[in-house]
Amino acid sequence: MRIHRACREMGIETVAVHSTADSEAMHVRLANESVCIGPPSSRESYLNMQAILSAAQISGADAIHPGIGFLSENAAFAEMVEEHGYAFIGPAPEHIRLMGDKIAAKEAIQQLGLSVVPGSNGPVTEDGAAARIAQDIGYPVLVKAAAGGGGRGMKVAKVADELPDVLAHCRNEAAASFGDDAVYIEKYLDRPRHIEIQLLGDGNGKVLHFGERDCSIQRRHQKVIEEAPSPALDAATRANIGLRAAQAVAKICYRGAGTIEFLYEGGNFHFIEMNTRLQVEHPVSEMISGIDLVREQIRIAAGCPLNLEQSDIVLNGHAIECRVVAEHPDTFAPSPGKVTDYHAPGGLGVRVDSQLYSGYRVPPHYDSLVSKLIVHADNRAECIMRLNRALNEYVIGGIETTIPLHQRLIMEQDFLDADYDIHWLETYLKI
Ligand code: MV4
Repeated sequence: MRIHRACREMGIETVAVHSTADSEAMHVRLANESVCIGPPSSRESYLNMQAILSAAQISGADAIHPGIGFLSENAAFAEMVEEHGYAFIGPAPEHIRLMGDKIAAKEAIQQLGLSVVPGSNGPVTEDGAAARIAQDIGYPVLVKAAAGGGGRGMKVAKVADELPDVLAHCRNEAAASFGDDAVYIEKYLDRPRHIEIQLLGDGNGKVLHFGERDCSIQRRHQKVIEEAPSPALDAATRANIGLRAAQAVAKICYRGAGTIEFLYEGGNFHFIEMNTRLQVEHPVSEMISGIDLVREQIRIAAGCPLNLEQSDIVLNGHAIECRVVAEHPDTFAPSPGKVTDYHAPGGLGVRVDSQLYSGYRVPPHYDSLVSKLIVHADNRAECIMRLNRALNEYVIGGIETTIPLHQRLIMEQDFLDADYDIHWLETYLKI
């Protein structure tokens, strides 16, 4: 739906692909055409590259937008799309591949001039060498899988005694989950914030930044609330890290939308990963910049020069996104099923990006995200008041959603004070 909306405003027709479980989905209804690409199992539909290319062929598509999940960071898919003569609305396959290998990405980003978390600077293959590195940087250390990312395949060793077991565990897990047992070591940062920079490159060496998002409020590596700008940064720090991130990937002539993720602790930014796709939380950056990032992605893929300069990107006010999921607000038990009542909030500064409508059946097969409520206001305090008002208006009947959780969270004193880090929500929920 997000991509369709940008296309329509550009006068571009759309073809939706969908599984049999999504025949009644709103994006299928809105698109000019739709093609069913397989059964509910995402492996046989949304991850089926051949089926998607066939859909492109029979519909006569010019370009393929990979979306924000599934194949969006699959270099082989990007390559196939281009080999078949379609424009891939995303980065160059080599950059997707580079950033997918977390060790190679870290090395490359360090070369490009950004700070990384102190650690092994490459894979650790031998326990003795690992122990020396860990001793050097100091415990606790974090062992991460090269092929991991997004919190998958990592484990802390608090003291030297634990390191051999943690290494063995991570290697086994990595081999089983990713078919690659390479692991690396980092200093474990205790209480960082997750701050990420939104970037847009034209593929010719020009890269713009759209400031940062603070995505520290998460549970089990699923973001719950995101906001921009981060209440933890001042204007000078923001401009500096944005410029440095943009300059880094400009050197590799990065193309398309991308996000550099940092852990921010003690006034320092440490690169952890780069996402070579548009992210779920991109609307908060759109709301403060006034720029349609999907429109820009499409223009870049079409080979249009970026008709924006960094000085055109003026960040205004504050935006917060609540990710509303079809889960029980206390137990997080999945709650798919039929939406019997639906009323979305509106008014100045309120944006709802959702596939829901009254009568829609939320399928049980996929991610439980059903709506993003994004609110914009002049400043953070007003934004929270507006968000509270909008959450109170929002009616989603027939399924459980996390709206009640969001209502509670945004009125917590720590949230009002912006006094949170990546562990805040999980600590709060255990009380
Ligand atoms: C870390 C870390 C602490 N120290 N690296 C988790 C997701 C992946 N992108 C990297 N992650 C982390 N890496 C070091 N050296 C803590 C996390 C982490 C985390 C990071 C961002 C957002 C939420 C998180 C929750 C738990 C752990």
